[in-house]
Amino acid sequence: MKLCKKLLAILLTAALLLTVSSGVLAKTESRTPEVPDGYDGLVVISVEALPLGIDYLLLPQYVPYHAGESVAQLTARVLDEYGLNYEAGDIDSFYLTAIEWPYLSDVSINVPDYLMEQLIENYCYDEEDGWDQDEPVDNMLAAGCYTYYSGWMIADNDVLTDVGASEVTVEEGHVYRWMYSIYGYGMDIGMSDGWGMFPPFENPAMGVERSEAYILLAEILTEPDAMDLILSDPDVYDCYMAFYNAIAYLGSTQEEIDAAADALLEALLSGPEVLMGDVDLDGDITVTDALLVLRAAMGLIELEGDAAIAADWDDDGNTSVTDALFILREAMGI
Ligand SMILES: [Ca+2]
Ligand SMILES: [Ca+2]
Repeated sequence: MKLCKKLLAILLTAALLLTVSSGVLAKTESRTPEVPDGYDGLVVISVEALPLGIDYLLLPQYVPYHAGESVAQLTARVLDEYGLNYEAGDIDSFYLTAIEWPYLSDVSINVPDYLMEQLIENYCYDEEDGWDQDEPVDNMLAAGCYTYYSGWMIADNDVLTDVGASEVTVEEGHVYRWMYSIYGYGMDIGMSDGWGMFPPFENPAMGVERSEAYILLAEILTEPDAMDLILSDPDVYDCYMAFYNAIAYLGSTQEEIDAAADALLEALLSGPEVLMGDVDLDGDITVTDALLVLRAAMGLIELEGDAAIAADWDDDGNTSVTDALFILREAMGI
């Protein structure tokens, strides 16, 4: 059930993507999508609440930017394009205090156990009375919700910016993450030591970087062929979900995230398995396939790609009459 909901969110985000797609992940070396007309480059942006266990409002995705644009301007534009309300003051002194998270009131909060222990020990959560502070109103995820310390923070390539978003100029290829922190001014998201104001604890999130994995996800989301492959091949789908769960879980280690990303990339690049003999790639081996091979062997047609692989039944590197005969016998069940 949970998987279905996640998949739906992924598909919705994919459908809403603003950037154009280009090429095929599996067939191109440079996988960065093209910059749409009127823009100067692409960056990756995400809006996330991993400490609450509710994953992403905006999945890591490519968005185009204008040269000289500030992260504040970029953020305002993207949130506007998605029709999401937010509170941040004016654009020149942009300080993001709240973002509308549709259906937030219907989603169950699921703080990782190790973090919840800290929240309880430090009076942010009480097992009987619940959260120390109010829960969001009207689905506005705002500073001061749940705990006294909560709020939105932004990281540029996995480092919290030390100035406001209006003072950070967008840079090509960077990954900008808007993250909702609920404890230790970014301690929970592994990007701060809590300014020495919070007791240290064993924190698996400390120092974990997600930017590379986010770029991979952003690339996949701009590739219809990659999404098709994920949805059509159970093995690739499993790799995709394992990868998604690794990046979405706050307590994942760097090794877990990297391994999941590598496995997914490998699954995507190896593509679907070719069914030997199925030259027209319709999933069955029939007389039609054998005839195609015969015609190719006679030089009447040329087979390419998966069709050429499927045609070479005896795996000798050539498409021959022998292959056609083997495939014909297979098709006829003899
Ligand atoms: Ca066939
Ligand atoms: Ca052959």
